[in-house]
Amino acid sequence: MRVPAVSGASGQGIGRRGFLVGAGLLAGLGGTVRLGGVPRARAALPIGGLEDGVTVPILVIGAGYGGAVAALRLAQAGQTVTIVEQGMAWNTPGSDGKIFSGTLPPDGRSSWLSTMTDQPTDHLLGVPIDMPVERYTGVLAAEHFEGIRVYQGRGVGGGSLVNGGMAVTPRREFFPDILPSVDPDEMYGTYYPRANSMLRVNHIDEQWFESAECYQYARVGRELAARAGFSTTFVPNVYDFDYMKQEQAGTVPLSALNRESLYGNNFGKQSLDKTYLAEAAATGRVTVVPLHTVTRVAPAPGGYRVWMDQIGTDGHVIATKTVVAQRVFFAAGSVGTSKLLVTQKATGALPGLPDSVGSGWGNNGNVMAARQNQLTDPTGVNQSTITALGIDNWDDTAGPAFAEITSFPIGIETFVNLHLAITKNPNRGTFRFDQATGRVDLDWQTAWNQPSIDAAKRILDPINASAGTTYRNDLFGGGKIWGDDFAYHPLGGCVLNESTDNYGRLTAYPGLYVIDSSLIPGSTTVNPFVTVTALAERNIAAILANDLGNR
Ligand code: FAE
Repeated sequence: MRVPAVSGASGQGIGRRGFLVGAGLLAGLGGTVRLGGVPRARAALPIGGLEDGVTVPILVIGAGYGGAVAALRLAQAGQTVTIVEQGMAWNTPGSDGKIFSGTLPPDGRSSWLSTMTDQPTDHLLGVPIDMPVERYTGVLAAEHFEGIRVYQGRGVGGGSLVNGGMAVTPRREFFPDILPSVDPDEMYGTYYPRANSMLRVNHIDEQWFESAECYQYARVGRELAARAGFSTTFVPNVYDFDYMKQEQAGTVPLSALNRESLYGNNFGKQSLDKTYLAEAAATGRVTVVPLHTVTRVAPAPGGYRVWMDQIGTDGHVIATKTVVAQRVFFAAGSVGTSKLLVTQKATGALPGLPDSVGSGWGNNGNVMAARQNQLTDPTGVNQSTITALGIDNWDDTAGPAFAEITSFPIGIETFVNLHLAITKNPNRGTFRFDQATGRVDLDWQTAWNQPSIDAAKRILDPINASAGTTYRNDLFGGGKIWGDDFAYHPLGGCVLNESTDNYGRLTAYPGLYVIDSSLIPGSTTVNPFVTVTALAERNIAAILANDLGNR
């Protein structure tokens, strides 16, 4: 196995005390870490290079959920697959012996080509708390558009490297609204169970939960929700809850109980590199090529010519390459695939793509807010970053919402309950190529999140009223109560059965497929990656049977 060089990352000291906020809130002190260090394999991933000018049978763009499913199933069917991934392999520890950045302090590994962290909860007591870091191909990208910044994972494993691991299958009665052209029977009979099993979704030991110190915040949140008449539900996860029990018992290195989540979990999380991609590696037919960014795809004799930039860990282009592939799977995520496709259409590389490409984008109704509890309701000093409970108010037709009770782990008692709400927001954005700048813009406006705020208020206002609690207005800057200008769950931009056929084929271009979250039109009613995975499983099964003769 060849481990890519992780060079030039000697740490830049961070010269002030500060705080770092994640999906919950994470505390940080300045520090230095040397990136790179002694190569040591984390998982036996088939990391390789790619020579300029070669021809490959199948090229997959992006190593997240869609890409991992496609690569595994194609390889199991006997195909040779090359995955090109913009981010790093994340299999080489830094000088601190860890793969991922600590949160005390964050370093360059935390952030994608930025000299500052860019956190969702970016203030505390009204003071900005983002931290300077070394510019590096770090694991979390915060991509800024006019009215929203969109968080994404970068690296071999995509979003699975940075996400909260919440693995939720939507309620079946809501499925026809989520993916209207897909048969629910096959999804709930075959593909959701397959995705859950492959992703190693597991459930918390509910008896242990009732006494675990790290979930006091969740029990308090549940109690206050119940007083207002709301019920909660346990949330399955891909984080290994047995490992977490051992963390709480003090017998293994800490991860979820050491504020790790947003910048990667060094232990405990069963991310794609340990599940789908590890199985894909075992076939011997998959090569993953990190630090390569695809820029252009156009028809060529024998298939499609794909242009890509090989980048260094500071983001500079080391080499530009072209490869010819017989088939290409777009799996660069909702934002990545949408940007690529609108660019190909506008620049004439793939002019026959439908006009609908780029449209139908939504934020899964994401909005955040925090409540300040009474002194009688402490939320605990040591909190697990893995969310265990959600308040399910989706049956409220006037404003359906699912409000996670998330952690706020700054290492001191804060009496804070933080919530990420997933709501039904009807607004949809469109990606457009700007000929003047050569960039792709997204026309989403921050004000479009008002329906999400309204739905979240239908849960949090009654809790505040019955518990005598208040909203925090010091966490999102400008005295704002609502974290309404960022999203963790980008969905759509190349909607199934609109921009593609009902299985993700770009029909004007035989051999081009889309197989990621860009296919889902803006909402999944719950956290999305189980649906992204199940849909990819469904689509690749049909493609294998009908296009590649694997019946
Ligand atoms: P994704 O996993 O993002 O993979 C796309 C890959 O393509 C990435 O590795 C990119 O680096 C790569 N790429 C992009 N552009 C290019 C290019 N031009 N050339 C080469 N490679 C490229 O896409 N979902 C849940 O269900 N539960 C959660 O708890 C949860 N928490 C989240 C927390 C955070 C902080 C974030 C950012 C997301 C969270 N999500 C969660 C969303 C979830 O991770 C997301 O829906 C999936 O990752 C989407 O899967 P895709 O395969 O579409």
